[in-house]
Amino acid sequence: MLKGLRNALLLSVMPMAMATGAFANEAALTGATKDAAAKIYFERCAGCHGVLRKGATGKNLEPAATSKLGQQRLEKIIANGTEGGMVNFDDILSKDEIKMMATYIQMPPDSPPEWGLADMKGSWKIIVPVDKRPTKKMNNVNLDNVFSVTLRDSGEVALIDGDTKKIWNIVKTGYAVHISRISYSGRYVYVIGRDGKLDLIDLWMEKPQVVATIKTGLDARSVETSKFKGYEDKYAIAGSYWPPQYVIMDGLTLEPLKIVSTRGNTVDGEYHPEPRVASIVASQIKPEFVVNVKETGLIKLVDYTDIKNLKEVTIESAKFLHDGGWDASKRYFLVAANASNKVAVVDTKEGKLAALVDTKSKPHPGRGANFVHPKFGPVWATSHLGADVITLIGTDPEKHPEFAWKVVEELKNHGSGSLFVKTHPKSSNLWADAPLMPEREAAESVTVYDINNLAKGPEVINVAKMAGLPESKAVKRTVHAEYNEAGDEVWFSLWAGKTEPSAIVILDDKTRKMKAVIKDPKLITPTGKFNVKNTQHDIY
Ligand code: DHE
Repeated sequence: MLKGLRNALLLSVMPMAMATGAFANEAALTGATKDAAAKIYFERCAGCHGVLRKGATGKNLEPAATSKLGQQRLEKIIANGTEGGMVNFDDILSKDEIKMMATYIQMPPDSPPEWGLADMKGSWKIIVPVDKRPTKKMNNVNLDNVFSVTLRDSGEVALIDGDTKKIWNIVKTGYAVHISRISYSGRYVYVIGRDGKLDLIDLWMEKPQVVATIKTGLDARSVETSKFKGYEDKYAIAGSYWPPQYVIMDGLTLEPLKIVSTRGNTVDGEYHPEPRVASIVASQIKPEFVVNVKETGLIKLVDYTDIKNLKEVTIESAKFLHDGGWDASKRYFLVAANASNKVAVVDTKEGKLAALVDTKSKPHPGRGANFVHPKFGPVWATSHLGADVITLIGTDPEKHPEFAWKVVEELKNHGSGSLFVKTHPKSSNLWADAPLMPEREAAESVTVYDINNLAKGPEVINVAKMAGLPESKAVKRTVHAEYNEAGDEVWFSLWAGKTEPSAIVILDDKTRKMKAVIKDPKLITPTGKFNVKNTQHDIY
């Protein structure tokens, strides 16, 4: 995790134990100290290591493994991080906190409570009933070009008018808010927080507001809406990390209709108590959601035509499934199995696995990027957390069968530690970030290729420098490219610390020069940006 987000999380966390002063290095924790450690663990460590500490992106931290390392070694690892990708926590946790966490992870893991239908219903609120909502658009904003921007550490989204570049409204959402998805009509924005809080925002209002809200779980990352013809705006689905399950809801009210647990056996046949729901996408060619279950490596095609008699096709792929997106035809879904260094390809028309493609270390596509390669035909791109390449995979088994589901080219990225790639059908640029690079220059820069002339090599642009923000200690990580509706501007977030100035930098896609910068004290830690039109239609 990054410093900024860690700092923000920490503010919301405890210090009950810390407030009491020095922490004794004992074999076990009790009472308020244990509660404090559990809270830190749940909010800060579970994302990578799992609530039950079985390990996923991060290592297994069950007592059998941790007690072998012992208190002192664990303290060092927590403080300094490791070359394997564990980040250092010495800049945000005190020495006493580090001691406490080293002890805590040698104790048996806590299992948080379940979160069933009654809990969800108890948390569910319709703020504006459907029949009290506007019957027509009540504003003059070009909704297709609105961006929902994650303000990560303030638990808000900024709705920015892409035409005027003005902040239209800032809406309070869940804790450490994660992603936005748009209903297929383009009217509603669904925003999920890491605390499982899902907010439904109505863009037809004069000033968009939350019209319904529900807590879908205790720890969540994904949300999507039904996109098949006849089901536009009908259903929403949210996936949880804890409890490991997904819930299908009414798309207009968020009333929870069906909860399905993802606990079960992995592709290797072993039982796993915590298979978390990673990415979810909605098919446009079938009434189906594609639900990717991280720890089992299973991909579920969930047919939503009959919620009471729900049909799921379960496809074996590889561990641990994370993020992914459609190919340009919207028939194939490509998802990173990042612990296996593979991309799994699902043929959603046939309902089966099309391929498992070997890649360099830890592919991390976001939703990936589709374009037509001058030599290999249609390709889908991903960058990597663990390698400084952008991998291109052929996606056209009909006209280019010799290249389909093969790595046809690896382009150099300016660093590993990349999270997102992006292009647009109207653009000839392919962009990649590298915000998790330890070096400031790399983390603040992006790589861009001309997709018609890849041999020319990349241009590396320091986007953070363009913004003219004051010098700050925090690295201004340049993260997550997103296009405007027209496909002629590309937007980047500068993600600095919670108390440092951040910004959104908008580049003219043709000239690659800065066109505008949005700076506002209210833009606290902007990260993901979701253009209404592009998100609604899966354009990337
Ligand atoms: Fe994300 C997508 C999980 C940390 C920004 N992230 C996703 C998805 C998953 C996921 C499963 C796919 C959702 C989908 O498509 O339905 N993210 C996780 C984590 O488990 C992880 C690694 C650690 C954690 O504890 O949360 C994590 N993510 C981050 C960040 O720190 C990022 C960079 C900043 C932030 O705002 O939190 C971040 N994740 C994003 C973004 C997307 C995303 C912007 C959507 C990309 C897109 O273009 O669709």
